[in-house]
Amino acid sequence: MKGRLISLEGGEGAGKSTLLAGLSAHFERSGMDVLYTREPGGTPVGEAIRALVLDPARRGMAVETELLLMFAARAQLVREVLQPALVSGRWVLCDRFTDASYAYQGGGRSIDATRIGELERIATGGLKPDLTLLLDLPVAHGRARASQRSDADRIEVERDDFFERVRVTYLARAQAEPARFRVIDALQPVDAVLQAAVAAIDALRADVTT
Ligand code: Z5A
Repeated sequence: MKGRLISLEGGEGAGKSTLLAGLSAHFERSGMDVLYTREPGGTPVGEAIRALVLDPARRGMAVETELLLMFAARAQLVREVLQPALVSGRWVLCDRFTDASYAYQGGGRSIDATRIGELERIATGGLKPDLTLLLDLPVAHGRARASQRSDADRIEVERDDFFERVRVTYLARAQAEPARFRVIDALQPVDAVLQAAVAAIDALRADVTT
C-alpha cells in the first residue's frame, strides 16, 4: 500500500473534533490531499450501524453485539474506503479505528483482548494505522467538557469507572507500540494540541520521503 493511514483516538471530551477541524485547515493550507473518515461509520452501511449502536434507546444491547457491530462497520470501511484509498496512494485520517474497540469494548466492557484480536483479523486483515494520535486527558476533565454537549449517546452515559478503564487501555496500547502512537496531552490549549499533531504527521511525511 502506498498511502498512509492516520487514526485519531481519545476518551470522552478529548477534543478529537476540534483537532480534526484544525488539521483539515492545516492540510488545506499546505496543499495536502487527505481523505477524512470516521468509525463507526464512513460508509452508508457503517453509518447505519453507527445510528444503531449509539442509539440511547437500545439499552438492552449485549456487549458482544456492540463489539460485533463495531467490527461489522470496520470491515465495510476497510473494503469500501480504506483499502482503495491507500492502494491509490492517498493519505487517510480516520476518526477512531481498531484501538477504540480494544479500549471501549476490551477495557470498558471487559471483553477479552484475544477475542477482539480474532475479529480484528477478519475485519481488517491486519491493516493498522501508520500513526495513531492519542489525545489523553483525565476522565473528570473530559467528562466536564463533554457535558457541555446536548444528547449523550448510548456509550457516553456509562459511569466514570468505565471511562477510566478506557483511558488505561489506550495508554497501555500506546506504551506497547511506541513507534505507532503519539500521545498528546489534551489538557493543553487547542493550538498546542494541533501543533503536536502536525509535528507527528510531519515526521511521518519525512519518513516516507527518505
Ligand atoms: N466506539 C467504540 O465503543 N468502539 C469502537 O470500536 C469505536 C467507537 C470505533 C462515538 O465516537 C462512540 O463510539 C464513542 C466511542 C465508541 N463513544 N463514547 N463515549 P466518536 O468519536 O464519534 O464521538 P466522541 O467520542 O464524542 O468524539 P468527538 O465528537 O470528537 O468529541 P470530543 O473528542 O469530545 O471532541 P470535541 O467535541 O472537539 O471537544 C469536546 C469539548 O471540549 C468542546 O466543547 C471543545 O470546544 C472542547 N475542547 C476541545 N479541545 C479543547 C482544549 N484543548 N482545551 C479546552 N477545551 C477543548
